[in-house]
Amino acid sequence: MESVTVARKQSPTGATEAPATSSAPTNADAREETDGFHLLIDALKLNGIDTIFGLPGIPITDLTRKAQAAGLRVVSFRHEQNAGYAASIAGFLTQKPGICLTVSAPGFLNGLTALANATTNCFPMILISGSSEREIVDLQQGDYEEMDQLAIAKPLAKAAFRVLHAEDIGIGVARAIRAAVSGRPGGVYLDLPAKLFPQAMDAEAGRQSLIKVVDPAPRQIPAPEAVKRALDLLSNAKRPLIILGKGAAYAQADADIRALIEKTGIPYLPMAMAKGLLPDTHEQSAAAARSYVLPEADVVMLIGARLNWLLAHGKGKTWGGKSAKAWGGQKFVQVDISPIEADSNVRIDAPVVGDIGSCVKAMLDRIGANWPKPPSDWLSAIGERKSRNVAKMADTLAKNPTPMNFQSALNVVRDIVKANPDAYLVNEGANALDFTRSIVDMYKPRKRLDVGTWGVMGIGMGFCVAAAVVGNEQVIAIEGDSAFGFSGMELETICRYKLPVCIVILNNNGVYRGDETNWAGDVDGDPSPLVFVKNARYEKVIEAFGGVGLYATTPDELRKGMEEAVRSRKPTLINAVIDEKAGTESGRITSLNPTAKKT
Ligand code: FYN
Ligand code: ADP
Repeated sequence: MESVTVARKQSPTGATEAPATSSAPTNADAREETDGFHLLIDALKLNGIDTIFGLPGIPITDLTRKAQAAGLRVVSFRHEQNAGYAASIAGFLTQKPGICLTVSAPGFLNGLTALANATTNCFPMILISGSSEREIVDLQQGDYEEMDQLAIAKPLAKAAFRVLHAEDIGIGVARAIRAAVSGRPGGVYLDLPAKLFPQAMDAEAGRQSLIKVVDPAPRQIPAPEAVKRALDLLSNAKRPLIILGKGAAYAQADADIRALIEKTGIPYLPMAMAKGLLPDTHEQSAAAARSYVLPEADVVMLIGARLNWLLAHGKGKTWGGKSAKAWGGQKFVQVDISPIEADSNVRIDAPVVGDIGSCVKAMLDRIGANWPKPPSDWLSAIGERKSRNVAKMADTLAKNPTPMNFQSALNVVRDIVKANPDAYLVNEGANALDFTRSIVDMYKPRKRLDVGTWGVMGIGMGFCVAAAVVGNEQVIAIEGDSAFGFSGMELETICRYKLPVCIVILNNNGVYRGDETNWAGDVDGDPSPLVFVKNARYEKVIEAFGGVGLYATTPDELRKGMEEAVRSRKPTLINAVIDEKAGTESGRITSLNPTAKKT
């Protein structure tokens, strides 16, 4: 452990004086001391945390400086929400908790959206916020940025802790790490009052107080009878299906998951962030036959995917049910680390509780050469449906309309991603999200990073920064023009850190589309709430920070721009102008949007 220490002289009364800045005692009667700043940094480093995403200010300004001086990478953002999203996706990519550091009350609240999103998505993250004086906050005496942050964070976090004494920092950090990554991962809040940072203590006692967490995410081995029950169900299925979710991607059990799919021969459907876990071009992928396989399957094994709204709650017409909430008749196997996930929406006939790596391995161990491959009529029916959809897609992509539309622009992105399979693809928007998900194939695990369980807008630039920083690869972001607006100011961050990020804005002048008028019929009045400034020149914004801004109105221009961005690795924003009439309300989830009559 590298311990950064400060020297403090003891006064005759025994009280300590202000810390000197050297790392060694300055004279004979000085003893080696450390303080809250250094203990926190040491505790993080001791646990292999090498990056902090955050935004400096009272009371954590010096913490950011000292962390950087101590060798941590400190990535400083323009808004805490984006730093929080960056931390959360860094957690997803690395299985280590992503750290977001903020100031008190408003900064904390800005980070809280990302913390709640991390908890919802099962991403491991720790939001560390400075806070005001407990004595004043609890008596509501009006402190600077007064807020009972711990109480506010609790319902939105998997766990929340406050540390009041320097000697407890090691425990606070250890508890936060364990809570974030063990079991079902999630967001953890760590509250550090301003007074904690300069608190001094003996350096050796400080060193002793730190904890290197042993086995932070212990394996959870499934019960053999649960594995047997699941395989019995699956092997007797006539029309089996496997659904891979982002929990499967998170687990980093890529080779075994692929082996399970290939050994069983069962068709699989990747959820959005599980795309690329096996290459989307894999012959067993049923992605292009989604609306066929869900209602037709008789046994479905979910691996790291919840039966939430994204899977129509496992029932209703999507699943062949006779009415909106009727069960479709499927039997379900659910592989999940959470013992309480099963039966959340429909009956789970064979829950397999454990970590995905261990569960998949246990299944593989029992699958021998005599495993019955799925009936060929099931596979050929899927194959036919797939070929039809793929041919339909190929026809659409071959068109070259003027102006560009989502498909002709994304045809270019599809080629660029194919040529650069290691690149991360960040994706948000409504139509920009939905079209990209089905058009752009992914080839490697954990490369597609998107709006996740909440369908949240605003993850874009934060995810780009994190993917470039912790993934150390080219990042391509496909952004709706509305979605981009939520985090656009982080272009400055991307340029400041010279990150290899190429942002493509599919610009149709508005939310969903850009041709709406004011429903009051007032042509001189305010624009519709759904439209933006027409022909906005988003590419000029990145130029203000020294990045490359490009304007593309044709697929050729877009292709040249993206190729150059990937070649140069320079921060680049391409304003890809598409037809303002392109796009439907809420993309493919129109049904979730209650509508009103226009008059
Ligand atoms: C998919 N498809 C393909 C391919 N991949 N066709 C050809 N080739 C390929 N490679 C087909 C697939 O079979 C579907 O057609 C269709 O494309 C769409 O596939 P997708 O995207 O997988 O399926 P769908 O129905 O959109 O999935 C439902 C969903 C999804 C809820 C999981 O819409 C989703 O993840 N939505 C997130 C929305 C969101 O969060 N929005 C942000 C807020 S927007 P058919 O089989 O013919 O149906 C606020 O307004
Ligand atoms: P998707 O949106 O892709 O369907 P979800 O976020 O709904 O995925 O589901 C992810 C699931 O994966 C959660 O239920 C979570 O408990 C589970 N999970 C996350 N990590 C692991 C792991 N290492 N082992 C087992 N299950 C996991």
